[in-house]
Amino acid sequence: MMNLETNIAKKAAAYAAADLIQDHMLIGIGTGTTVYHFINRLAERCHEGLHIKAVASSRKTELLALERNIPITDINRVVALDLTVDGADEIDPQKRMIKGGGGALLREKILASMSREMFVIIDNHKQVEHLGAFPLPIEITPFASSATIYKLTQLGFDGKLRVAADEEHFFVTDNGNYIYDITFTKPLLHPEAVFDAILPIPGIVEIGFFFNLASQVFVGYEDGSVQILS
Ligand code: A5P
Repeated sequence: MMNLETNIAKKAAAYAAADLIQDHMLIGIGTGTTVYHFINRLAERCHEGLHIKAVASSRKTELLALERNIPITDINRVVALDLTVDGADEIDPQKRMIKGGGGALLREKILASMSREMFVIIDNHKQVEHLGAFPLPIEITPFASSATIYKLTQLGFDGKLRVAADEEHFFVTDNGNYIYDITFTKPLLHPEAVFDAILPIPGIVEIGFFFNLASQVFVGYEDGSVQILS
């Protein structure tokens, strides 16, 4: 359960980013509790006359945006975006991130990679010296998931298949895949080496490391202030 202060920090970061959205932008919208505030503020701005179009990184985000009358465009009608705004689970001083706590990592990474810029909106607790305390989400195909997980464990990466909210089924992403959350016993001094080791396994669809994607980071604090890191 998120505490009130953390929610204030998330909202402050999200609003600061939403206030920088300009007319006629085509925007990618991420997923999560921080993005929830971004969608609310963006909807207010659209209501006040801002003209934008958006694409969503998850069914959840799409439904929320449509509910708030934000114009959503079909992702298959666009090839590039002006900006993506999204949260993160961890971010280090090099702006390397772990994402996918909400299970939307594949679509989030696709949107970020299509964008000229990525604004990351976080509360200050997401800033870390080294990645790795937050489990690393890996999206894997349900087909041969046991074999994929076996290969990961053979490489020394232990974790568990994410379970759905009903606690009876495995969590299934919007793409029909599973999420395997890898837990690390030590901080990751070289996350790129972990990425390179995992990537060749065929059943892996996407890895929750986001490197070289974040451009500006909006860090919200519990007093409602925001620091922007460029
Ligand atoms: C969704 O899959 C994630 O990548 C989120 O962006 C991330 O988990 C941050 O979520 P919160 O804003 O809810 O903390």
